Amino acid sequence: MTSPRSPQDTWKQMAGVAAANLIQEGMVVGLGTGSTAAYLVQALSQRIQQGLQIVGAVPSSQATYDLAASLNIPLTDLDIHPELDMYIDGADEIDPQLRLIKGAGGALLREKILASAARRFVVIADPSKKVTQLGHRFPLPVEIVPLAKTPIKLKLSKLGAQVELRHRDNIPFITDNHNYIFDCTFPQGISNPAEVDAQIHSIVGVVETGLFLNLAQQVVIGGPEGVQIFP
Ligand code: ABF
Repeated sequence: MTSPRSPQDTWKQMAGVAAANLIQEGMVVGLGTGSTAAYLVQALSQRIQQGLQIVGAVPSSQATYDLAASLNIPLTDLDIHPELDMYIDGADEIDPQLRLIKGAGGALLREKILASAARRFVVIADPSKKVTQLGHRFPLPVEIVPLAKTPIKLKLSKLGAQVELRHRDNIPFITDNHNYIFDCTFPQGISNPAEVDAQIHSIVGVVETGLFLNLAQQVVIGGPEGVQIFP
């Protein structure tokens, strides 16, 4: 397993390992994306090497597919297994009601599809991801159809967001689904996530938002005091 390089990495790894230990024999599991989820994938691979037999894992991104395949984790998909026993993934922000902002890694659409297909969605994180209100630390990612970017940007601005088209290497970032991402900063934070989510979803051409509401059931936080699991 890769050695963690900072306390934060250590805490992410602790959360990933603890969540991998929640996976039981015969499960179909969804695997998230990002640095915390990468520790989960590594820990799951170790458990499989030690004899754990899962039915299969569904990755939430090409990056996670590549990592899981390289570690000999048996892979499957939602056509074969439309229901997952468990989905485990990181987050950018987690509020006290287990509402999340996700999508800094760019995989929010597939992540939300897997989270909604799972009987249990477990979030893994280090303590820096806990917030009292969503939207103060991370902008809200919104995945959109590229040809509609200008009218969508206008409508998002009218909702009070400062809207930035995500770039990588000076060109627009393209998701695994061939879409763009707008990173939307709400200067006052997001006090009513359900309302904001509904308003953004009503814009034609919006594919999905990074607000994960009523999806997470459990949070596993690795930190200086060890691993804490809520609830
Ligand atoms: C994915 O990776 C995302 O939805 C979230 O944006 C990000 C978290 O990354 P990390 O675990 O690297 O902090 O889970």
